[in-house]
Amino acid sequence: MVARRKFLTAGAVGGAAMSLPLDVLGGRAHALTGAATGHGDTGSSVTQTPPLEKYVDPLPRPKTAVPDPSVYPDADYYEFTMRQGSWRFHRDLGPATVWGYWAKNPENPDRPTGMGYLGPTFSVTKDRPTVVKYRNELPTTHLFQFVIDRIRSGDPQLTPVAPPPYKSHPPFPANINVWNVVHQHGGFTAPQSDGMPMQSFSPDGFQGESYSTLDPDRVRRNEAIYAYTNRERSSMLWYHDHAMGMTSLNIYAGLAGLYLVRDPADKQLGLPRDEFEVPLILQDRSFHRDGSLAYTMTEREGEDTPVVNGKAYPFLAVEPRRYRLRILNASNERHWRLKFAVPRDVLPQPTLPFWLIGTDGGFRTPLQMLNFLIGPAERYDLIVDFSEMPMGTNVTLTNYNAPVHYPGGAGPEISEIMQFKVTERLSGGADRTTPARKLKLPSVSPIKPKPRTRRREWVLYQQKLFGTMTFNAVPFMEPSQDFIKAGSTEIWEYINPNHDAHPMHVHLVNFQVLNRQPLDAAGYQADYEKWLEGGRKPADKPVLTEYLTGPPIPPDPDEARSYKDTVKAYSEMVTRIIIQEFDPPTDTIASLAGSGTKFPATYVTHCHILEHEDDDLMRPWTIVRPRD
Ligand SMILES: [Cu+2]
Repeated sequence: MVARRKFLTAGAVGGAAMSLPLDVLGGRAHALTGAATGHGDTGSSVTQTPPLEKYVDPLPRPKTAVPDPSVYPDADYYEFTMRQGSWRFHRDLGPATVWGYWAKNPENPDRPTGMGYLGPTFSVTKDRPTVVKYRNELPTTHLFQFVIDRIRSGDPQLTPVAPPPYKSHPPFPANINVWNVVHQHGGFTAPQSDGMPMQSFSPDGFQGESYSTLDPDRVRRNEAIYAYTNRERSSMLWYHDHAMGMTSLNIYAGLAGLYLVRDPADKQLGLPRDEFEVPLILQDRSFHRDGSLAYTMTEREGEDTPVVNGKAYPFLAVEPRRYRLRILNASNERHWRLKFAVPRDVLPQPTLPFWLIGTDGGFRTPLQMLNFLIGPAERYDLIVDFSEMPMGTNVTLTNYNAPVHYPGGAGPEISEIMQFKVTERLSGGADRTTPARKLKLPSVSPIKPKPRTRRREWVLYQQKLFGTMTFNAVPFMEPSQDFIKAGSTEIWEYINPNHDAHPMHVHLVNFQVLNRQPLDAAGYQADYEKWLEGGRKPADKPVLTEYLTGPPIPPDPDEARSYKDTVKAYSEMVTRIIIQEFDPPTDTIASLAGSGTKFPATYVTHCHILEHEDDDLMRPWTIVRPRD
């Protein structure tokens, strides 16, 4: 049986690392296991989704949550409850039991906003704070209890095994099957409202050791109140579960939603709005014959069916005009390479070109593109122009040339995702939005490193014997070892000697991609192992510059001059990002005592392949002031 975190080594066998010695691949036994999956043989016991007719379900649009401005001064207040419910992923599938968020509707308390799966969208005004009470009303048995049981039993294939000299700890307490915490991904948020793993709380009121809440007099033990600054640039953030040890399962069950930060000034930009601005939450899921969710990532990489905004293979009827598509990859593990395929003879080329106008951290100078690779948690903000498409044309959002784990993975292939059907008459007489090439969007100037800018290394280290991944061979549970001066600029070097890309996410900050540089991965990995076995003597630590095999490679066009919070750390490379200012929000939000950041302030960085984050590719880091 192949465990989920072993896929890294498994993928290497079929990929670029074919010629690497076996010890680099994690030992002979694992390499052989990998060879089996490398040929796509996932075994007959793995659930396969029954064949589904494509493009029969209209694309759902998550509803927007309604705020209550009367609870806290100068802030919008929301109450979000996590509940188990029911949702049909496809016309021909029965209802599935799912988890989702429901927002209290202050105008109609009997009818909360939600759809069962995923959660309603926050649409907030830049600089006006949000206060949210999160309530946990999920069952106390997990929707994927068989995985929880295997983790609890200490199955070394699923639970983190600490590299020596550290000790392993169970990721959650013995009596806890379900706990949750909500992270606002991409948010400029104080630690106590950030929703990090140790802040988890259970439906029956068990609280993790870092549990925190604002306004404690107004919460029960299964609730927490967080405050968000909304001081980000105009952008699409998202919120999702971040529970210790079970984030992958909780998000798979449905715990994710969108968080749109709106700048009133955007109205002048001439962008498609309202029904012509369409968010697309991309996920992959597998289904049993009865329509219920199957989680198969204990057995293979990724799932076999594309789901957009909660529907498998949906369609969207569009007018011949420009649309703004705001794409989030909310998959657990899957990378997608997306293009818009058009039928033969409609265009001189087989795909519809489009424009990239924004990334994770907001607008950028428009860039015309034909396709792009989107890793888990990344956002791509696009203008797609259907105006030249003849009535009746079907434009298919297509995934190609991107295995689940990039580039060497072996999960189920998905080629078609959803369809845009040009069937609606142009409304309003004309498309009055600004053509993408003429858009005047805020441009991003590159952050220039100085010769003395502090560099910090995060080595993506996969332990040989058990396959657990850690940063710097230190388990997540160990206290922070990285102390960063408040207000300082740093270059972070994600050193990836593995054979797959990993999406690296940093809480609190936006960053820019500085460059990447190829690495003698086998040599680095071997010497890093030697250094660990020798007791981690500082003088013997491998020096990165001695393993570089080529000149720095500039950022890809779709990440250059852009703000990011998640970056693809490609295989056998160092990926460098520059963070201009570690400067968390310190002032009080909405007059709530204790809502500002106190120093030292600890956040996390982690892999956004959720099975890797759970096992154990995540580390805390701490912002300090000189006098702390
Ligand atoms: Cu990863």
